[in-house]
Amino acid sequence: MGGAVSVEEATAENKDKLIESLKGKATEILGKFPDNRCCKYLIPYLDSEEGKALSNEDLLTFYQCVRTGIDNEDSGLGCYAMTPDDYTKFGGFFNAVIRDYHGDATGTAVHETDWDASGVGEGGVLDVRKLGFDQELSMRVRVGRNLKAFNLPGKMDQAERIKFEQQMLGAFKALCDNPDYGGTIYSMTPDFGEGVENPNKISDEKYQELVDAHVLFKDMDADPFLKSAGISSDWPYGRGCWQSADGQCIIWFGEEDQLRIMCMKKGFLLNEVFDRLNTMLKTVESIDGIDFATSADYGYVTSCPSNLGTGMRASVHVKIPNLTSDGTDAKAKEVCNPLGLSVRGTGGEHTPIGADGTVDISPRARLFIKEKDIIEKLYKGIELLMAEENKPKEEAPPAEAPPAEAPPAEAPPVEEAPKEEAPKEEAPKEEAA
Ligand code: ADP
Ligand code: CIR
Repeated sequence: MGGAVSVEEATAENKDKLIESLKGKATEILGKFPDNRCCKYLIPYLDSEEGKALSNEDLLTFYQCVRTGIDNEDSGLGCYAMTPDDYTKFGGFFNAVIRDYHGDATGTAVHETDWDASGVGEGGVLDVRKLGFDQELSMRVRVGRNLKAFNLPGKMDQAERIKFEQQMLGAFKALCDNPDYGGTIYSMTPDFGEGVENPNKISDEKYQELVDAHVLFKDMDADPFLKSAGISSDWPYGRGCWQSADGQCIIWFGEEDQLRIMCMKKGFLLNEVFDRLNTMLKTVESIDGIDFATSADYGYVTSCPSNLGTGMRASVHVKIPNLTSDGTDAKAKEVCNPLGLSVRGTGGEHTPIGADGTVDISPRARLFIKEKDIIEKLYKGIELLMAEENKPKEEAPPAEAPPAEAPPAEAPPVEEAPKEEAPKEEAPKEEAA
């Protein structure tokens, strides 16, 4: 951890030194963490024609993109884009990382967007009561989005973060004035600079209340991956959210992506949050000044390559006391991994599971998958997970049974529990943020 290549070294004047330093550090890291994709693809990239032709300025931007993977040696991806153009400008690097992470062995897949879920489930209805649930589940679908006109959060300075928030105020006003939404803006921004007050500023207590209610995001500055990438810089300037009057529609601003747009409610019909988010996105996109960054190959552009494509995470909170009876999510992950499902805690990523065995599960895939398929995958995933949860326990051997013999010396080693990694072709290897 810590800045492996010092910022002082990263100047336009000493391009060669920076290149050698990056390659050397990447080689060293790969010896310990061979799955660090940033390091794996950085070396051939800097040796390629494209890499060698980078201008001094572009090389510095490239360094900003990959610094997180050098500083955080255990990174699975280890890179974030600083502007939507970076996916093209540093295409030789990002393309290799993206197709590896998202399991595109062909190297040529192109993302397609499709929100038409009328054909999934029974006539578009995904009712978890059919899976045996008699209590409502907490359901949430979010997408990451970024505006073309702004840098991605890693490259924004404080002034741009404030400018972005101020531009979004127009869009939030349009939503507040729309009878389908209404709502409130909650902002953490201390001030708008030059003595200008922030009319939507909330207290620390209100912030914590909103985090506890799953409405606002946690302190990003505590995340070393985001910190190295500059994504959490200037915290908490330019950070906050809009929430609709009924509480179900939320737009975060200033998190890992400029915008995280979501719909969340307790209920039985998964399609309700999915369809409402689709409707809300159409409303948001129709507002003046909202023009989302997209890529011909990778769909919606996001800061982290793991979220490209749909930018979608569709999740439910589900109670699985049997699979979590040891107090950890280890067994749940073992079951969910081959199903292409991620397991998180009840407070989101990197938080513990609930004391009653509640976990957050969501399909892991985001890119080269259609939106409608993600929500269907969630439904099918819940069904398969609950089948495991409700499986009768294996009977204990009778007391009089002779003790099991020790395996012969040549016996193969006991198979390790699978890591939280899906088969490459089916789903991305790491958890997506
Ligand atoms: P993201 O989903 O945007 O990648 P996190 O995993 O950190 O980010 O979750 C953000 C917040 O959303 C957390 O408070 C988390 O508990 C909440 N959340 C996610 N899914 C659900 C859900 N199905 N029901 C209630 N809250 C949820
Ligand atoms: C990494 O490279 O491991 C981090 N930057 C996170 C990447 C994807 N998100 C995640 O695993 N939650």
